[in-house]
Amino acid sequence: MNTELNLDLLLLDKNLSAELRAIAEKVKLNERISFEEGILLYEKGELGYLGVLANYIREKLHGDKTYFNRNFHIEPTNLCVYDCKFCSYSVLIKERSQGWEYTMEEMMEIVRKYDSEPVTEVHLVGGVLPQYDLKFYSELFTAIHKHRPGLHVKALTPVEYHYIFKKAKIDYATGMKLMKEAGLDSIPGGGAEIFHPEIREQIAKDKCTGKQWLQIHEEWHKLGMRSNATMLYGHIEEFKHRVDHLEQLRSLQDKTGGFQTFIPLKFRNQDNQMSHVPEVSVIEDLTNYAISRIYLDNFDHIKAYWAMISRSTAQLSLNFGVDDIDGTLDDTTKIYSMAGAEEQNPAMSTQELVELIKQVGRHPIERDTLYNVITDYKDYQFPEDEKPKFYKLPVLN
Ligand code: V47
Ligand code: SF4
Repeated sequence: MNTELNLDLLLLDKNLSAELRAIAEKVKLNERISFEEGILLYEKGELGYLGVLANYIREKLHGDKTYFNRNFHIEPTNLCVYDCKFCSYSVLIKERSQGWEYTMEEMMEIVRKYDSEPVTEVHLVGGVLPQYDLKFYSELFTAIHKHRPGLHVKALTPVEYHYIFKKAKIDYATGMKLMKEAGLDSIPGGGAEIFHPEIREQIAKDKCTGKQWLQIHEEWHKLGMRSNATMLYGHIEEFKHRVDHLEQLRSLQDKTGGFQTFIPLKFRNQDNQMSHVPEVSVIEDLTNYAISRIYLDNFDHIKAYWAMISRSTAQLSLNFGVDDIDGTLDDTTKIYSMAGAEEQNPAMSTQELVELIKQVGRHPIERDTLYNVITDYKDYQFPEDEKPKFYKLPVLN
């Protein structure tokens, strides 16, 4: 696909409005778009137009390369002291009997299950509970590192960090330094939701504010470490709240350069307190990926989380700015299946992920968490007997 030609053809289109043409010209000249232009893209940018711009940027950065990793999730608990309205996963502590709470040993048991598997990352995140404090998580990270030094620990979000540092009466800078010393390698993007207080107070009251979320990432970046960012979209927020969210991420990235990947997360409405809010369409998902790619000119990667949006939308998203589709997962996350995502048991073998990417003409690359190339699958032939291997979480009482 000649993306440069597509952009030039778009610029020749006499029917394109002056304001949309000005944005397209900025993209061609690698210039940053403004907040107002971000809003304009949401209000007036048609999907075809957005796709040309976002794909131009995507291919300039990565060509056809499409990244994934081999990972598994540990969700320590589905109990939570908070009560986010969009969350289908958590159970309040007063309903403790309906939840699970893994002990340190149970979590280590999950880690050991992968001893002979070539996974490179454990993604560890769940509800917030008092017993999972600074000491508990420090010991857990240290134990994982001791057991398997090469496994990247991508764990917890500012929601947990804010809670445990407050309880331990330490500031964010001290807390993040302790986490690094304990073996934390990076922070996933969760807990960001929508930063703007107008929306955050309605959907995620009481947990860390947008400002605190950004401060914790900033302290982590100051230690020379990397993290991801997300945005929960498609519920009660307006376009101005989405652009504000993107703007705040872009500003922090200008300051620290510590973000690797932005992951838009589509709101799913099953079994939560916002079930009356309809889900947005696939068109809006693709629009949102594309605008994220255009706006976040200082982010290297845009990720579509296939477990959340389905395999086919993940494939489509690769033409709308996305260059990463996350990992194998191995059926170890429940956050989205409980919220109504198409994938009820999310697991894909490496072979399936590679085929999914190749089917839409892209070039699959297995990466580690920091985007070092593990295997280039462009011309790779899988042995006949390489079958998917899935593991189930241990059944707990
Ligand atoms: O913060 C919860 C979201 C997030 C729902 O960094 C929901 O690589 C939609 O951040 N509908 C956690 N979304 C997951 C997360 C993540 C996922 C994959 C990769 C990475 C990464 C990070 O899930 C939460 C919240 O925003 N979430 N409930 C729901 N009903
Ligand atoms: Fe708790 Fe996270 Fe669910 Fe909010 S989204 S209720 S913080 S598990």
